[in-house]
Amino acid sequence: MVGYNPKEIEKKWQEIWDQEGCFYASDDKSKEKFYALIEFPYPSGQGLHVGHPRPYTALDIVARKRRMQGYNVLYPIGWDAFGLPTENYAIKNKIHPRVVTERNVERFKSQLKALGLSFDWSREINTTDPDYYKWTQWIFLKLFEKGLAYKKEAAINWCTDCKVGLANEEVVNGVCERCGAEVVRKIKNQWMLKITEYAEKLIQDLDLVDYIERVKIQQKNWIGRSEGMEVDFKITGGETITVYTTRPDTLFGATYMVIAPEHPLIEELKDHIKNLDELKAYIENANKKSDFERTEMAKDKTGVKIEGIGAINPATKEEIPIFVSDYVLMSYGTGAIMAVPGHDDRDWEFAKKFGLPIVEVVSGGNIEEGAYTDNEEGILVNSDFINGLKVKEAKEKISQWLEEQGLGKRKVNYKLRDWVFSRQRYWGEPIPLIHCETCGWVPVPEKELPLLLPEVESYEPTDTGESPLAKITDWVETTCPKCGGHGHRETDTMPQWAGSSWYFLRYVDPHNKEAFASKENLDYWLPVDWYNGGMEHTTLHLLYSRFWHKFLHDCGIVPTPEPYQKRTSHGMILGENNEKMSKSRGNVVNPDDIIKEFGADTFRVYEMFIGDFEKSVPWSQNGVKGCRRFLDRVWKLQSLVVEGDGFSPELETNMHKTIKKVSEDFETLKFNTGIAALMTLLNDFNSAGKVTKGEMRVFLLLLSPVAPHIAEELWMKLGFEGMIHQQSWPKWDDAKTIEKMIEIAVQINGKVRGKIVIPSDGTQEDARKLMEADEKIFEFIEGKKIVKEIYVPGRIYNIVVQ
Ligand code: ANZ
Ligand code: ZN
Repeated sequence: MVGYNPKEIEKKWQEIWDQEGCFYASDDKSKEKFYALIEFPYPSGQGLHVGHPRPYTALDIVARKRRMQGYNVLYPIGWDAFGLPTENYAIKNKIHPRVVTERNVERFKSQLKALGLSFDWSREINTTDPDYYKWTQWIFLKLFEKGLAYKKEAAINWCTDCKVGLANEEVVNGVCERCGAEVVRKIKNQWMLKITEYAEKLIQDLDLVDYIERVKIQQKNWIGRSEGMEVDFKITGGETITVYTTRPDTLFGATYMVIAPEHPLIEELKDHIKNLDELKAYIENANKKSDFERTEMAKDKTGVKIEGIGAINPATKEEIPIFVSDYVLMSYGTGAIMAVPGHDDRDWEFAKKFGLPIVEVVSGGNIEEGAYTDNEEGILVNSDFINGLKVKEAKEKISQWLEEQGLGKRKVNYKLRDWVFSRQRYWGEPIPLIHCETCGWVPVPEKELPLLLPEVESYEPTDTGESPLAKITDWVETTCPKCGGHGHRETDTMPQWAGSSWYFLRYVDPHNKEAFASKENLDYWLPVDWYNGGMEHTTLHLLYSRFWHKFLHDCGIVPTPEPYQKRTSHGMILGENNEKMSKSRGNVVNPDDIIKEFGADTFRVYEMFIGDFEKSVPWSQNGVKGCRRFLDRVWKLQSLVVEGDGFSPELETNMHKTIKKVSEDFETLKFNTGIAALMTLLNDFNSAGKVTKGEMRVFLLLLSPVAPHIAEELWMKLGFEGMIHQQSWPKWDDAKTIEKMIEIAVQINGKVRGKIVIPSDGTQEDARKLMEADEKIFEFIEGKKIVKEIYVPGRIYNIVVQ
């Protein structure tokens, strides 16, 4: 027998699959479809990371299995290729980002192909292709037409190094997620997308989909729905301040108010304010800080009391002071709060620092030590007509009272902010709008799309923060499509999240010139049946793409309210020492090296066997070797094959159980235990010293989604017909998964007292239950204590009682 040589056989099968288009999705819409999706990669200069193939292989297993089960499977791939790292590389090395992208894509492509993933390469897409971004621009214009894209002066997070505005999500712990440099606030005119208009639907429709629970929870938290009240406080001098509170029940404990530094009231009441200069200095300082610094980071509360005005607590009718402090954000609620230091941590710290009264209004805590916040079960005190009520009842009663008095109204708020959609960078989709003095913002006519990214001399953003496109005067200066007058183009480009917000729609009809996809194909393929991706994309990409999809659904363009029926997520692959893999730690494992040394099948088996798919796991080179040994033993099985289409009597139950186990585990993210079952079966073949052709056939079919190359090769070598991926997935017979029943003796304190009938693989627990159910045996232990149990499967059940 020739030895197992993955290098040779893997390349051979990859070429055959490629040439014959084995994994192309068919346009035959009579078949039941299955759309499997992984997050298309960003083709970075580093090439493929060992983390990439984990989700890709997992869904490849599912896709291959579903094809064998008769589904028309779409498992596409493409490139999410606009974005900062490519642009930064291009600037540094003076190479056009398009060239950089092409090079990176080539490398990624050959790496992915070497893994034997069953992608439909005929549908490959690239977000930087004009044929693709034409439709990204088209969707943007739809959003613009419906009033969901608007331009607004907004304080943005400004990375001092990349010189680019960042979305909140791109700022991590106050620094730029990409380069680690300091992020400051800067006021800029930005295109914004009104994702907030979809906040409620984005929460509610989570009920329609089958996402793993932690994804649903993260999405809900990010959207941050909260139910509360807007309450009016009279100001001495006539005005009112409206606050947003989720705890109207604590109104009697509101001992002061705080407004955000940006609150317009300061300007309105400036004639009454006595310490305006002091306030202005404070406000100026606050403006420099990011929201993150103001809220999360600031342990020490700062603020200034507004001298000259005060507010009236509508419940106690007492006058309370008003402060300006940066722990209150203008961008949430009304930008003003009633401070209840007895029951809110931030208010408590602030009150301590400024020597303000702290009143307990919910009993059960110790407000000397700190705010009593976890008080859902508490009882109201010091609160007049709501005293003695539980929090929930008190909330309801005071809400009604405030409504009757005309002092408040119920209000739902969301943490979710509109999406800052402008980037002042080169390597992105140009925003297809023209500004005209007379007509305002006018869309580039549809027939002129795509609006191509023009060539520039250099890709550096300008120091003023404009995109490099602003420097190309003859591109910027144009005519207004509406009135023919003078106009100039928007020079901002779209953020990297744009292209990935709808890519799954393009896959269903990637070469369509008339539309981003035909109605028939959208109707047939949507929704995506199973989408797997990283947890880090739960609040950004997943939410953004659900938003775009919902918008397109409302426009009648896509057939389903939700894009993805099912969402799962994988854990990360860490370095051998349990740290994140990174260049600086020098612990990066290169997939190319693993494939070269052990083969792609070993790599695939290893990544699926490495541990619980949903958890992060450290890489282990020994583990890789173990998986290679497994495949070596699979290869050697050839010499044990004997004639016989069926299963041998000793292995029949085992075969059926394994088919069932593997079939179920591959559907429920338990790839590791599915593979373990195959390893056990292999051991059983070896112990038996033989394997029938029928058994080998099934074994290879079950193995094929995980290790497709070796499975194809052995299939051919053993003379089975066709290619293995064209075969039907094996079926099991439930009746035959039940172990043979056997009789064993039950011995109590050394004497045989009876016999029980138990499955040959029954456990000690099974034996105990059967023993207890047998009255005659149970007699001997009734009222006594079992001090020891020894169960030898298939032989005897020994009990010692006292
Ligand atoms: C009084 C109160 C008493 C509050 C208490 C909390 C606890 P969520 O759940 O996040 O919506 N708040 C309102 N607007 C704010 C702003 N712009 N900046 C900072 N804080 C703001 O939280 C709502 C609560 O956060 C509101 O309820 C308000 O404080 C504060 F025992 O009002 B609460
Ligand atoms: Zn005009």
